[in-house]
Amino acid sequence: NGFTVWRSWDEPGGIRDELVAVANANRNLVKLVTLGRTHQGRDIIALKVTQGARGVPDGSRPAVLYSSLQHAREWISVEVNRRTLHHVINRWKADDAEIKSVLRNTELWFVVVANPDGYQYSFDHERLWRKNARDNNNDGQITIGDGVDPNRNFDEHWGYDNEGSSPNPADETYRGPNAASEPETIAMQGLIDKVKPRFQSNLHSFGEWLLYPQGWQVGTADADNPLYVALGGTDANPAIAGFNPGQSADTLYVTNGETTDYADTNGGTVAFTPELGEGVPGAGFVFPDDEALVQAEFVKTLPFHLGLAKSARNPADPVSP
Ligand code: 0X9
Ligand code: ZN
Repeated sequence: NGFTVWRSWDEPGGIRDELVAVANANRNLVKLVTLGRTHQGRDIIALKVTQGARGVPDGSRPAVLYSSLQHAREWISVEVNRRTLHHVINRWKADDAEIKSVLRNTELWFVVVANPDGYQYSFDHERLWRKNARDNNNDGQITIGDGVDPNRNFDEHWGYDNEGSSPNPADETYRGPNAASEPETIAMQGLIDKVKPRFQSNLHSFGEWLLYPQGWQVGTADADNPLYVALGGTDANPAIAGFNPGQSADTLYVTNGETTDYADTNGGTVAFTPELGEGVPGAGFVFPDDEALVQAEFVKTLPFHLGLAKSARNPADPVSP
């Protein structure tokens, strides 16, 4: 496809094929669950990683949810998440005692591409696409002005106060015609409702923040949940080097209908939104197609992500990186 690192969803050997292959190659450890189907007919795929994955009911062990690519253009989130998935599987195969213990007791859920239509569109048509592929004006094609923002459509303070999302379909933060109107939202909400993750890392880019609920209102109480600081760290000592932890509405801006607010409130989930870096200053959403920079971004986030996995069993005793 002309890239060194980036692979689309649809292309042969692309991310969809990879997720299927990972599940097929690791039958005792990985179970593929199809959470739903997008407007354009793509599967929304989750991988559950736990010992004996296919023999134990989903949600029967403490769960951690690693999600990425809600926003089509944030390609770095896919690479960080899929590398985390491979890391866990590879450590298991290498007989790493710590990972084996985690995976006997905990289920790790990976939704590597939460918005496959938008992701594919960003390869085929518009690199800076953000939203999904809802055909807002029903003209049979996806063009500028179409799409719903997947991180404004959740059934949690959806559209609250009309601040932090837009009712206008043409806008980049269009929240959709109603709460949970989108297949991508229904898929993620359904997973959260089913497995009630102890923790979530909902990967976005960019800005090097480590955000947590609530997003819909400044100064909300969840910032006081000690687990957000225990696992996310502080400005002086952040869980991801160089990232600033903070309550999302205070630190960045107000949103509503947001994923981690939904998980926090409805799943009892300690849910973070890491905003990954740019790779090089000024790159913005267009993280460089550079293996060393991509790998570095993954390595930087790994201790935080492993901390979530190790802590899920006993959140009262969090393992910070
Ligand atoms: O706006 C978003 O959905 C996220 N930022 S992005 O640039 N990746 O689009 C941030 C969501 C975090 N929540 C709040 N800031 N309330
Ligand atoms: Zn984003």
